[in-house]
Amino acid sequence: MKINKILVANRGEIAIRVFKTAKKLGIKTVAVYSTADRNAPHVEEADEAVWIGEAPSNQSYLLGDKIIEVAKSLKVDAIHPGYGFLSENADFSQKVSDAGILFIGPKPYAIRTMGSKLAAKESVKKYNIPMVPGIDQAVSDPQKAIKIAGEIGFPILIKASAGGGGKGMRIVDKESDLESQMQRAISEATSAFGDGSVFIEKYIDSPRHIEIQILADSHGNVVHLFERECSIQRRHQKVVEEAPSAILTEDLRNKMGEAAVSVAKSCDYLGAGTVEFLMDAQMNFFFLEMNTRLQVEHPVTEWITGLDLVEEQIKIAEGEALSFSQNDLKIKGHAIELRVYAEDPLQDFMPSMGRLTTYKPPVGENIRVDDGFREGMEIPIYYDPMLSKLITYGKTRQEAISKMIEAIDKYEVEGIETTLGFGKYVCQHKAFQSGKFDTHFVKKYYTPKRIHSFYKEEATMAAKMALKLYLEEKQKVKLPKTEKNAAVKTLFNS
Ligand code: MV4
Repeated sequence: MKINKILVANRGEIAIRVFKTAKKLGIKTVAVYSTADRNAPHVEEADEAVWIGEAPSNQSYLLGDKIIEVAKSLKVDAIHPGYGFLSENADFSQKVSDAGILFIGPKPYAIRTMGSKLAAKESVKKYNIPMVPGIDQAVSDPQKAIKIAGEIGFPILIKASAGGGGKGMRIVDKESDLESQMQRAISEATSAFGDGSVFIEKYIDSPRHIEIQILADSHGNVVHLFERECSIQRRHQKVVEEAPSAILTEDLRNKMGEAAVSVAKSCDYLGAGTVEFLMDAQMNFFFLEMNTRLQVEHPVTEWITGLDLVEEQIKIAEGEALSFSQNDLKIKGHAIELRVYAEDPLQDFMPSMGRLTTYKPPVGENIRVDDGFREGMEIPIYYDPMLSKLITYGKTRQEAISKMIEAIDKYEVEGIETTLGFGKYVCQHKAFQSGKFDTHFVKKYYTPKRIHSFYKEEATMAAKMALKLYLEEKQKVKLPKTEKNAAVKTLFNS
């Protein structure tokens, strides 16, 4: 079925990202927006826009029934949920289908299965997929937990079945802590997710986070689009992502790709999805969970494969078969994404609110910026503080890193604090450049003392550059070249 009109049940950069491909494909677009977003760029970018409620997301972007009503009244053919909000809500996916509208994403069964860590483990059991040593059933009996922990060995990790993104996890180092930690984990999971099921895994101490992008059509074809490495995180918030990973061998890439395809097949997956793995220091990989949505970091995969993932999602939803097979896919070059947050790295990453008095994203070859803000706008306090995604490309990893540093330097933001300088610190760090890092990178290398000295150096450099430019301008007319150079030299070295 051909889609003529798409509604995006989301806001900000991802709404704009989806509209861009829709326009390319000649599809009409509908935005929904809250009171806080009435002047937001995603509203301007759409052919039609409908107000759905007040600023808090539970009064606007999470109102599935209301959004479906809007879609019906405007004769929308398909709803794209973006990421966050309703994107991994199986009931919403079901209701959209029930209303005779295409949900651009997997069927409710796949969302539900992968939304429960225990159901996901159960689902992939019939395939030969490496899993972290542990149990695949909920435990509540402390004696049973102690027995299991004894078998797998401490340290262990208690995880909530309904959790994800690190919520409700507890590391236990010794038997005497197990009972109390388990009780806490159960009560936390009950209040946070309404499901107190917890299970136990061996704790992998310094893993890397490597995920595989997959695409599955409605004709039984499933391919993987290689990996993204997302090990640079801060409190389960990704900071820098890249594709390919600096450390994967061709053999491991194939094995992980095949495992990811099996995970997708196990739940009858449809559309674009991501299978997360942990990799330990010995390069063993373990299936962690599957994200049943388009992810924030999808652009790095687009750049190295040459595909438009939103276009693939739309074609799959229309019932088309994938136009390529696994063997047609090749990695070309290297891409890095920096998430630019409206947060202050000098104040423990507190959200930085205010108005974007200056906002000039960098432009140029091998630079892509996906954003949802314009100069002069206020940053709304109600939603995710991500300002933009800065993505760079190069033939090699080193070229992509250099391009990222150049793009960060060109990015002009005033009025609020951002994580741009933090991103530069990461890109210039020896551990990042050499590829020898894991999920503890930020904790290990971003101490308050180092942040301050890095920012001080940056500020001094910027001041010197400004002075140099100013003097060059000023001296241009007045002095002959040799004297000008001498003057600049003297001041610069003083
Ligand atoms: C783990 C782990 C170590 N051992 N599981 C964090 C988010 C959630 N998706 C799973 N997570 C982890 N699971 C075992 N058995 C360490 C983490 C983890 C982590 C994983 C990926 C990226 C960053 C992380 C930061 C802290 C902990």
